[in-house]
Amino acid sequence: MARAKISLIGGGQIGGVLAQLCALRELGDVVLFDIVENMPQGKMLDIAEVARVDQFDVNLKGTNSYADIAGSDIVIVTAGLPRKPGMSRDDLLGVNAKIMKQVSEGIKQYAPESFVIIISNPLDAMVTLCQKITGFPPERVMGQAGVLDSNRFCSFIAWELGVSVRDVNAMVLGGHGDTMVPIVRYANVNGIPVMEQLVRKYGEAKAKEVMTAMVERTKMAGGEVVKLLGNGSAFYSPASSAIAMAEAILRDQKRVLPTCALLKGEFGVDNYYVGVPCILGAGGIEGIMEFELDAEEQALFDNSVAAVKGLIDELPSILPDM
Ligand code: TXD
Repeated sequence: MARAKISLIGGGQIGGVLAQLCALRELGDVVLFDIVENMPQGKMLDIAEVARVDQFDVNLKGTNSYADIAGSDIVIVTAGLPRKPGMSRDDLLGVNAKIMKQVSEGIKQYAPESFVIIISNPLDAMVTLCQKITGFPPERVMGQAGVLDSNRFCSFIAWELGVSVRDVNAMVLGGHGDTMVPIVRYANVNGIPVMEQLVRKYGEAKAKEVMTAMVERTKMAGGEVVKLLGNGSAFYSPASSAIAMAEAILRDQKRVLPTCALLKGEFGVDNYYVGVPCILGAGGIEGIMEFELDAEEQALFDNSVAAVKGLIDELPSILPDM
């Protein structure tokens, strides 16, 4: 049986880790595309030359030609500039929208049957643009942000409680910006509410403070890494997060992962891409798992959607010919 084909558009920091993870997990044959000459070829050769040590049997190809992505089952896009210290994700809109236009046209022409996972920032706007330009059905065009944001929140909870992060479940919804919404009410350790544990540990008032600090750290976690790195943004964690999504689709796992998806009335939002829990399987986004938000959560979610709308409204002035 033919192996799956995964194409990675953008061969920078995240693209390189994505390629290595695809190989290590034998998800399929991998094509790494970048506009920089020789660099993707060099990265793929580097990874391929250790296949015997890592024990994988997949073909790896670096390229500067979109024709090589033909027949892709999944395309993961990281093309675009990353943040520098002091920048917000939204500051990338102007330059990355133009890149996303080119990339989407390449995908539309050469990989018309593919599922597309966007990673480039500002995430929600980039996914919107890609879906518009490709015209692919929305269940085939999605964005990775929520898996990472949620895992950051889970990590902070695990560190605070001194438990394995594998037993922590917590979700972050909304847009992938400073207004993202960590859902505190349902954060749990194997079903045990995190808030209750914090109250037992610290008492009511301090527990709230500790949770607020974790929520704020989650919202600013990308910036924390940007500041420490000094040059570029997080790359191991977004790569692993997107691979979880790709794997759910390729292996038809029906995983429920926070995904940037086009909403059609769910959570009170019509026709915008934002992060919500989705069922990912062989059909891409096979369902959106809607649930009741309380008044405070809904207000925060609406505020986050408003921030995404603000960016979408700017797109026509950046790409007037669309
Ligand atoms: O969770 C998330 N969604 C994210 C997103 C978490 C962290 C960073 N996130 C964003 O991913 C970040 O803000 C950037 O917009 C992207 C890619 O981040 P990365 O760290 O991989 O950036 P690099 O190392 O600069 O790589 C980008 C590559 C680089 O090799 C460029 O040559 C290439 O993109 N590039 C292009 N490729 C194809 N086509 C075009 N037009 C193009 N322009 C630049």
